[in-house]
Amino acid sequence: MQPVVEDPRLRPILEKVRAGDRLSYEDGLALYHTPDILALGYMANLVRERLHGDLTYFNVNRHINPTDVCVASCRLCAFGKRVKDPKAYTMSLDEVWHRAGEGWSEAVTEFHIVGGLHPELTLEWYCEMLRGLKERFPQVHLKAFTMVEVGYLARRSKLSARETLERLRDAGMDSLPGGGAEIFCERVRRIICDHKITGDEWIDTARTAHQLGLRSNCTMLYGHIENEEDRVDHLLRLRALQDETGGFVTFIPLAFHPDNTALHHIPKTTGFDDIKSIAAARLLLDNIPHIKAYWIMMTPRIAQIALRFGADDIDGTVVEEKIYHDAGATTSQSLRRAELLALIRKAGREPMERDTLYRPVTRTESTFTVLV
Ligand code: V47
Repeated sequence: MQPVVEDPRLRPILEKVRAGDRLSYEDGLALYHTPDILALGYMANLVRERLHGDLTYFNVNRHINPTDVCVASCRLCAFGKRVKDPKAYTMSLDEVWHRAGEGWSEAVTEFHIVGGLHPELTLEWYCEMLRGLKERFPQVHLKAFTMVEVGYLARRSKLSARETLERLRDAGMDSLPGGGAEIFCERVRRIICDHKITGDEWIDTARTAHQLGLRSNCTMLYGHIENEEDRVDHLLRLRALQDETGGFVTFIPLAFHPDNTALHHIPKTTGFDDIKSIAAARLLLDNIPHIKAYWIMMTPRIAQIALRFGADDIDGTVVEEKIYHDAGATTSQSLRRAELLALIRKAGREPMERDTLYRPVTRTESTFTVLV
């Protein structure tokens, strides 16, 4: 099929995509600047189908946020609370283990565990939390702690990032989620998340995790004060690390939700921005296998369309979500497995339940099996 490419800047990019050639920084800028979303979608879909055909992945997961107490006070965030805030919460270990069991009826295969930077919870507390989860739910993959949490725990424990990661891994952490990357550019970071680790430190921590054999995801937060140059720079830094380690499994573009944050004056992203971010990521990140349309953040409606604009994954059942809902998300907190199947099928794609590392999961009425 000969696609209609209205924007002449995209024609040489189409040739590269067809040939499987790597796109440059300038190509990346053209992808973000073009209004020709159909040509962008055509190209991203070409790559998506080359890699995955019609397959669209999802998982049965549950988010757990042990605490929202956070010393970082990032302007981008509505979730983190100060220790003395009467609305702040911190679960006991028993509460974490109990909460994990809620929603168990759907045989969760992954716990996605992230939280605030709590000034008193120790590395040993988190290790015990992991050991307790493994003891109670031995089959469940523990995708836990952003690079930012690892950096903070390392600093507080006076250990290196490597030693901290080793201790968490030995206690049961199986992989790491992609959060906390935001935008690597320091000019932007100083404004949206000035107390977090730097972009370089995020990359270094991910490198160390990958060197230890741990896989991780990666993200980019867009739609705040960053510009197109910052976005392309961010994606190319992820691509460079992936060339080095091969440790990233999935990239998730995250749209900024401004409600209840210090940046509430910033307008919300549009569906156009969200779809473009998926397509640009698929085209630039030629070495990261999966691009996720996170339905909690995009809404199930836009996530479904994203499955034809470069995304091959729609995330999971989630069950309980706080970070986006504190920042004004109007999506539901969870989708049932059957709803995810229907969303994917109605986009003309073939659903495949996966575990965190994309191994197929098959189910009988009462058990699930991960095919290794
Ligand atoms: O690290 C925080 C972002 C991230 C806001 O790895 C905000 O599979 C928008 O990383 N508006 C957490 N975004 C979510 C995350 C994630 C989600 C789904 C799957 C995976 C995965 C990872 O959300 C944070 C930060 O980058 N965030 N506040 C906000 N107001």
